[in-house]
Amino acid sequence: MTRKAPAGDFDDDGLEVSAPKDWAAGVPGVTAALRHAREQMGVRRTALTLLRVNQKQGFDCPGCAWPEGGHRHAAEFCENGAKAVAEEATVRRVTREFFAEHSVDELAGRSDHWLGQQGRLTEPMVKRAGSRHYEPVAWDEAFGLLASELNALDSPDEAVFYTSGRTSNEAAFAYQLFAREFGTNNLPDCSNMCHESSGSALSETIGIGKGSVLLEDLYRADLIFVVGQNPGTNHPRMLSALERAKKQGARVVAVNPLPEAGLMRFKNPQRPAGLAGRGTVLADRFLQIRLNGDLALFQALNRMLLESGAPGALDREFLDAHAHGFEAFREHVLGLDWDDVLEATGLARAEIEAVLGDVLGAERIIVCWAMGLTQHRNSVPTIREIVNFLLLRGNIGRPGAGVCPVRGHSNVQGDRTMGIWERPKPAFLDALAAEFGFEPPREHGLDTVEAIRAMRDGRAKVLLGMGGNFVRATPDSAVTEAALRRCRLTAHVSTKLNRSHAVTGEVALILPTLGRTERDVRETGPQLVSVEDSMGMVHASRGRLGPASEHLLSEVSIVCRLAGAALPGSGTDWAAMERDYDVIRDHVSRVVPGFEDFNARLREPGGFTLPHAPRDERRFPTATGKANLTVNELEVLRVPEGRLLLQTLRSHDQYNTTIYGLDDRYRGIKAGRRVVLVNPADLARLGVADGALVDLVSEWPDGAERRAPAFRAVSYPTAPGCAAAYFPEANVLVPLDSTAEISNTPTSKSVVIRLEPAGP
Ligand SMILES: Nc1nc2c(c(=O)[nH]1)N[C@H]1C(S)=C(S)[C@@H](COP(=O)(O)OP(=O)(O)OC[C@H]3O[C@@H](n4cnc5c(=O)[nH]c(N)nc54)[C@H](O)[C@@H]3O)O[C@H]1N2
Ligand SMILES: Nc1nc2c(c(=O)[nH]1)N[C@H]1C(S)=C(S)[C@@H](COP(=O)(O)OP(=O)(O)OC[C@H]3O[C@@H](n4cnc5c(=O)[nH]c(N)nc54)[C@H](O)[C@@H]3O)O[C@H]1N2
Ligand SMILES: [Mo]
Repeated sequence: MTRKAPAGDFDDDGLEVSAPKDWAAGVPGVTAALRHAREQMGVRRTALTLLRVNQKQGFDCPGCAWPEGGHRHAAEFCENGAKAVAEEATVRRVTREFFAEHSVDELAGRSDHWLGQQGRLTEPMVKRAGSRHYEPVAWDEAFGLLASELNALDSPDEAVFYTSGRTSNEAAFAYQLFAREFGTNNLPDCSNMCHESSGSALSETIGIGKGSVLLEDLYRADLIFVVGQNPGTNHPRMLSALERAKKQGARVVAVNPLPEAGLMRFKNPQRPAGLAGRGTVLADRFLQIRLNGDLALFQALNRMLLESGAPGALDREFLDAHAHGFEAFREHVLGLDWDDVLEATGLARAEIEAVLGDVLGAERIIVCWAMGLTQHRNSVPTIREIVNFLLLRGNIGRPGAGVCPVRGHSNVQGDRTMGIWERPKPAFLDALAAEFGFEPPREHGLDTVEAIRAMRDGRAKVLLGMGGNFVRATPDSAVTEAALRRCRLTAHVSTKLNRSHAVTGEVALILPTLGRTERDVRETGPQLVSVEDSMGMVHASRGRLGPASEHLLSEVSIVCRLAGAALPGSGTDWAAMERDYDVIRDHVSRVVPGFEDFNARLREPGGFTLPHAPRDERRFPTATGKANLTVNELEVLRVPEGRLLLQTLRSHDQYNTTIYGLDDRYRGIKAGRRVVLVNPADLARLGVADGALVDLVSEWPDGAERRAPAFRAVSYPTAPGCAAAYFPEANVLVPLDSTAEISNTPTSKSVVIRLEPAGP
């Protein structure tokens, strides 16, 4: 059986390829951002909006979860933050006439880029059973319809409540409360596909599934690893922080199969001096590792530390006082085979030994990472091994050192803190029960991959998405689309049109909502919401622009009104929460530890920092009561002859499934996204010419053939044996059952493929 790529995947016009860049940001970054913003918003609105990003009385940038820092530049925005804002603050509109003109089938034939370009959604729409068009529907009727479908299910567990990571803390808290009062823990989220592996590894080893460093720690570090991350595109403000860290003496080691421009050199667009000249060299050392080689790399470093004998190679005092499992760990790592390390990493032994020199010379070490580590089968063991590495030298729980998983969506960490999780802790449920006087379900719910299986098999029949683009962000596109089409009802709370509105259940709803940039005024006055950044800082966000349409409701309103319709017997005062978000925050302050006195502290300038036991007091709330050193088996991922290991990643012109444009400036790709980047030696070995049109075919033991047709092969300096193509066009290749151990995250960064000449 062949799993086909969705129609609508093809909108390339005139691909151009040039040499990749070796530096990021600077003038082209600013001009690109302003051009994009003006196209979407016009000149006046551009000026008004961009000045409000991440300012003290402004809104939180919807771009990424990187923290803001105490000192703000006059306009602290980055190119890609500006694009994210422009995408939301666009003056383009999707109206009822648009839906009368375009059937869902026609929309399903459009590209992600085209769909996103149509503008903001303006009123609630319904696609009724049997119809192929959306039509307008009043809010109350929409809630009534959703409520009656939910209440018609045989069990609450037949409903799935998905969340993407832009949802505010207030909306997220209300949403999980609604799902649990309704009777299910089916609360999958984008985190399941993102940093779940980090959360799993960190909870087990240090007792809290979040990073342990604050921004000021970066400025105090001696050595910073940036592993499996492309900050120049995905966290541009991190480059300013790295630049400052370097000025204060830090060395940076970048570990990546690709020589990403943002890792190499940085020109700070916020600083006049940054615009001219060569900029700052960021990575003092670049390890061009093979995909999936990181466990081997860090295990090798650990082995060398154990064997080193250099004074201070191990922090004995810390290990004795705070760590558990040293002997078993030591014994295991000393048995590491160097041949395996060299094969898995593709690095020379001397390169790894040189890093050991950096490590021994550094008192304070931070390791930062993102999707390059979390989306592999062995992601959890890899991250655990990094924790081992830091623990050996006492690099957790002291200034200038620690673990720094760099989160994606701007409030993905906060959503989890608010209880968006399919596997809630009993203590959280107990607090919820005490506060709201109901018995929450205790059985774990479905994560994203399990939810797709349940829809595929008819065990789940209603999907509600709080933001995001479920059908497009998930793996195995053909399987997932068929699963959604089997549903009785699919409904999405959204700002912009996307493919999840076009690939639907029998009945479908579009529930359009206010974005971060917009004023949210309720009976009690203008509301603010809160978010938590990647470093556990909570702060307020206030929209300033007029709403995109008078018919929009806030996410909080949508949840509260839906709850009112679907839970007639609820003892919760949903109307009070909708009227005044302070009421929600008062509930949160009694349910979630660290949020005591939430309303007052949120209104203090800059917000507040959540407690983090390992960072604050070197206390590790794990099962053993100590920081756990772990034993992680190294299995070298061997790709069969004639095959490549494919990673799926982001271009410079997209925000996940939202495609801003068809260029990937830093990588030298223009006007096209259907490209596969392959090392020149591999192209030669495989007999594929640079520029040839090929199909990507993924291989998986279920026997099904997953094919992404018609990609241009581009000769590119990636690590040998490794290839790269863009998400989400390549998602069709990621088998649903190919997931990480423990975290169940799809293995979007290791897919075995072969290249075939493209069919006719
Ligand atoms: N502009 C913009 N900003 C974004 C996003 C966006 O789409 N656009 N998305 C947001 C979200 S949700 C997230 S999660 C983050 C994602 O931020 P990133 O994780 O930076 O995003 P990816 O494009 O997936 O890049 C993965 C990087 O890891 C490298 N890599 C892949 N596999 C491996 C490996 O096995 N080992 C090592 N060492 N490196 C590897 C790749 O070459 C690439 O540089 O960005 C957030 N910010
Ligand atoms: N192959 C492959 N797949 C991946 C990844 C990968 O690297 N490779 N990365 C994974 C990762 S890290 C993530 S986080 C997921 C992302 O998965 P999602 O979060 O589900 O996807 P997004 O594309 O970020 O969602 C975009 C949509 O969110 C809606 N939206 C935007 N802002 C708001 C808002 O303020 N409120 C509401 N209600 N809606 C809003 C808009 O309608 C927009 O179309 O994808 C994952 N999928
Ligand atoms: Mo993400």
